[in-house]
Amino acid sequence: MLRFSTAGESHGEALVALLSGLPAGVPVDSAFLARELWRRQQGYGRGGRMRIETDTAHILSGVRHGKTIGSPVAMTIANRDWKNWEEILPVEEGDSSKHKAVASPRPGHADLPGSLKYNFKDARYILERASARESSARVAAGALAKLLLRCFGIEVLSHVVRVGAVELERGYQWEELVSSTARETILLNCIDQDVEARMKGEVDRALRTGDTVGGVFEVVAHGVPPGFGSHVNWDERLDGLLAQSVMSLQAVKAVEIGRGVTAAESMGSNVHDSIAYAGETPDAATRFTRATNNAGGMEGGISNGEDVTVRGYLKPISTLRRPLASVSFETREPVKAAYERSDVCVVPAAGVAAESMVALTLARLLLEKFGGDSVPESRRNFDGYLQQIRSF
Ligand code: EPS
Repeated sequence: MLRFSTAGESHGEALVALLSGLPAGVPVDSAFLARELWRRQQGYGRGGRMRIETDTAHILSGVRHGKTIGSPVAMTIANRDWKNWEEILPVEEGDSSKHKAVASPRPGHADLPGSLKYNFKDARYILERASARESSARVAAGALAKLLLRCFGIEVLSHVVRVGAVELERGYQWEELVSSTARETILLNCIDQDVEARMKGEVDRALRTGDTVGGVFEVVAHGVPPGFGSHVNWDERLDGLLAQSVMSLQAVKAVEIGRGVTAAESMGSNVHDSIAYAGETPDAATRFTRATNNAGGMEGGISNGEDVTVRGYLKPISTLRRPLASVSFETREPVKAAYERSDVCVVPAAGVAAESMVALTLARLLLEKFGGDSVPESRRNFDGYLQQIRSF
């Protein structure tokens, strides 16, 4: 069983990712891990913290001679900023006069409900863990899940389809997503550079006014065969599992599978993806084809062989340079919400983190369906199943 968890706080010594259940024999490409972590740090509108950090996964266990060995993989990502916080947030008792309390909670952040729940008159300990910095550890684990999926011809990528009021309105092919993701400079990770320039205008507007801006990313998993997830139980449905995994990311407030949002306002004849038969095509995972993919690659909670598409709707970051109204924990008087520093837009970065969540979910389902303690064993089971599907 694939299990994954993270530990670590934004200004602590390091983030930690623990992934267990990977079969032996997954090639671990450290350049790929570095690129994935780098991608999460990019994007127009990121804050000062990204100039301090160069996220690098340090693998402690589970990988030897460049391949997984079946034992749990533990990784750390050092926080370079720790040296500036060591005395402010020590593990030991330390000097309390150095502490930087956050006593005016930010609307939209975990500050107020977290402080009430954990009984702190200071949101510091809450925001340290609630911060999206944690998503760096998810990306490290997700990179390993992606490397496993690659052994089965499955790839997961993302792009940005909306920033503020600017939306990508045209369709695209998988190949266009592959080439735009390979760019050496990531602005807003939109496949269309004209639309991207207009998206940049939205970020500039937020920058000028001390505000923040949200948007929508789309994750696409390509090469997923029919049969991941199941209709038989509520907690086995692929759509439900993906929604939970993407919704669990910081600042995501809604998740859409395929064109689920517009489907709700359309007639059935305009929504459902009509079925055709392609005949003898030995390369395809299934000979049943679709003219459209409004269902986002799944029906009845089961993948149908089309690209799996999941969108995440991101609220604007809740730390504003022009802070909103709040209340002091100490005096109960009205004050402005706390501000240290912040990103203005994180939609591309959230998309990369969501790729990881989708990859981890698909990797888990793949291993549940095909089993195997080594990649060749899993691959034999997978190939036998593909054979069955092709000769259906
Ligand atoms: C983040 C690091 C954080 C923020 C951001 C995400 O760095 P710092 O808090 O030191 O400025 O840039 O955190 C949030 C979005 C948040 O809500 O806390 C990162 O590595 O992605």
